[in-house]
Amino acid sequence: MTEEKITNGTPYRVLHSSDWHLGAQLAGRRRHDEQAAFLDWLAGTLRREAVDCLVVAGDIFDTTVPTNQAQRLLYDFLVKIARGGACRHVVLVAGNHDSVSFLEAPRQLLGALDIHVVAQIGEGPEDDVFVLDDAAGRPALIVGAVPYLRDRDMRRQAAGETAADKERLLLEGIEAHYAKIGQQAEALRRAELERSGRRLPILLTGHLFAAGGQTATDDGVRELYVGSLGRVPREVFPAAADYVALGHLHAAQTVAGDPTVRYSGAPLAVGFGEAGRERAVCRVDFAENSIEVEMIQVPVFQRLARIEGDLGQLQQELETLVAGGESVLVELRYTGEAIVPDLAARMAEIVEGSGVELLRVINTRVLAQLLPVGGAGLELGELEPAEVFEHCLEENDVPEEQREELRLCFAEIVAARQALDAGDSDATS
Ligand SMILES: [Mn+2]
Repeated sequence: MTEEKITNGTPYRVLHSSDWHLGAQLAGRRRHDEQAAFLDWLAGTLRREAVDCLVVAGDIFDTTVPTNQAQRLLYDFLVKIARGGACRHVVLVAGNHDSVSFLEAPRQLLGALDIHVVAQIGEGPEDDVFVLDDAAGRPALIVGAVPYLRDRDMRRQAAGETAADKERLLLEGIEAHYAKIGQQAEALRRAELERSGRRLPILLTGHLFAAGGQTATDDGVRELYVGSLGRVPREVFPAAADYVALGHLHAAQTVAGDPTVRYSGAPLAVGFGEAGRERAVCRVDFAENSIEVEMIQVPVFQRLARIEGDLGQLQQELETLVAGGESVLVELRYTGEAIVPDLAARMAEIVEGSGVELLRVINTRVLAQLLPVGGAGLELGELEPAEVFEHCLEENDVPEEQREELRLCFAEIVAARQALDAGDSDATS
């Protein structure tokens, strides 16, 4: 029984990643260099770690119509690892950002390179559950590939459904689909057990929002999901699964404390809200009767920073970044008392000629001024423009020393406006 010995001694190694969002921009800036650097690092890691199979749990591209450059990133990477023998298999499943038809189109071609693409539910569970082999060409891992599940893919909508009905039916649909995939995987496991006496591990994928999951404020997940797709409880994943590789949430985390049901998280920060958070991919070793998960940290290829504060704080922190000499993409949020109309220009001056790039400058004082006058029981129509403005100064706690100049400016604008009105609408007034 030498075969069994080899199986025992050499665990089958999977690398689980997700949410690459290739082609994604940050505040209008392209990030191909950073994305390419990640894929280079990943190719090296697959080789170094002697990975058997790479699993990407959805949101490979950021948009349904990826740019040529984004497409090239993916295909160059796949060729590199296929030719270089970095890993035997790749499993790519679609996320909600991916186009089903776009990912499906090269399915046959990629299949010839042992790259398995599952962008939508197959005709039957046998289409989505397959067995991957190891270096010796023997069956080693059963994969049940479940992409992002769209409501319309799973069931026919009925007239008169309430939002709560939809939510419940969708969850039932997701549960039923996982049950089918789990049964098919177990059937394959039984067959292999009978054939060779070896019990194969089962890996399932998913692209969804599991109950209790954490999101960052601007990772683009929250708005998309709450209300359109409910949170999926841990129990939805069949007990037969040894590991569930999830995507969709951008922070690496386990589901309900189970180390074998997890999100790898996105390898690159998608928004400033995720700046500074550690990034990882999951290395999963399937041995005969055990499973071991290790997080491999992804290096920072492009530093992001979100700086918040009054003028002095912003200046100081920016100067520190400039002095550091590193390339940093920055989001600034001005939260000071005084109104600084030329904030963006002042900040740009500080970073000029350095590796620090201001991608977004948010002047919260200007935003606050746009808020309504307030609930003091006053009707706007009963007030003179100067009174409304006075109210505005008050509501926004504008410092006394700034008020006089602002009043003068406002009076100037009102006068100009009145002159205009007098010129072209004498008859109506
Ligand atoms: Mn997603």
